[in-house]
Amino acid sequence: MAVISRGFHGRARDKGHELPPGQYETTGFPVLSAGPTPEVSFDDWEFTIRTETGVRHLWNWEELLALPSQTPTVDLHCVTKWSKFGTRWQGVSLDVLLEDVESGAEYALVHSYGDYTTNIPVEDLLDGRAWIAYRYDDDEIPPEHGGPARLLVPHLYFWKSAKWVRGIQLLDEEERGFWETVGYHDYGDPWREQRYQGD
Ligand SMILES: Nc1nc2c(c(=O)[nH]1)N[C@H]1C(S)=C(S)[C@@H](COP(=O)(O)O)O[C@H]1N2
Ligand SMILES: [Mo]
Repeated sequence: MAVISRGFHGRARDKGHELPPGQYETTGFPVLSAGPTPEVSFDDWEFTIRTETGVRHLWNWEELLALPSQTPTVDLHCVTKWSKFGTRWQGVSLDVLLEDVESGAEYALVHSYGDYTTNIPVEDLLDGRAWIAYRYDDDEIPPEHGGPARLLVPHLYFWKSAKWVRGIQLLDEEERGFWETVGYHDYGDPWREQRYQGD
């Protein structure tokens, strides 16, 4: 692995980090959870993709870790206006998980352990833009940040990156998730500042 030179100005900063409109940068890692952190052991952990026709594809922890993984470094943008640059994760691309799933569905509803849900168009899960992440900063993902595994879909506001992810339901019609039901935007593009319904 290459040694990263930090220069004279503190932490390494890649070129090209940009703040979407209305955001500020934080160097901390705030925890935002709508409820308590669910306890999910690696032994009990399962991830399911259920198609619009009811076919279920299931992976346990061992099977997830056996799949080819990637190590994306990405910027995060929370709708409460903090952005965090250059976060390092390891996870399995949704391209890999959806590869053998026969589906023509356009919509996905992501489900978490606990009761959280969020809706995302299927195409936004593809083309190297979304991962089931299981490591953060060369370590297990801390439970409060979504471990054992969380969805990582950094091109949308961070509420779409469901912590403690348990499954993805593929749907012909869009169904709104937890925050979308109470007024947050169905799509949530930080660059177009799509915070609330109607933005
Ligand atoms: N299951 C679940 N996933 C979730 C949330 C949640 O409350 N429950 N909060 C969302 C919101 S609003 C944000 S900003 C990020 C926060 O992730 P963090 O706590 O790791 O910073 O997780 C998202 N995923
Ligand atoms: Mo958020």
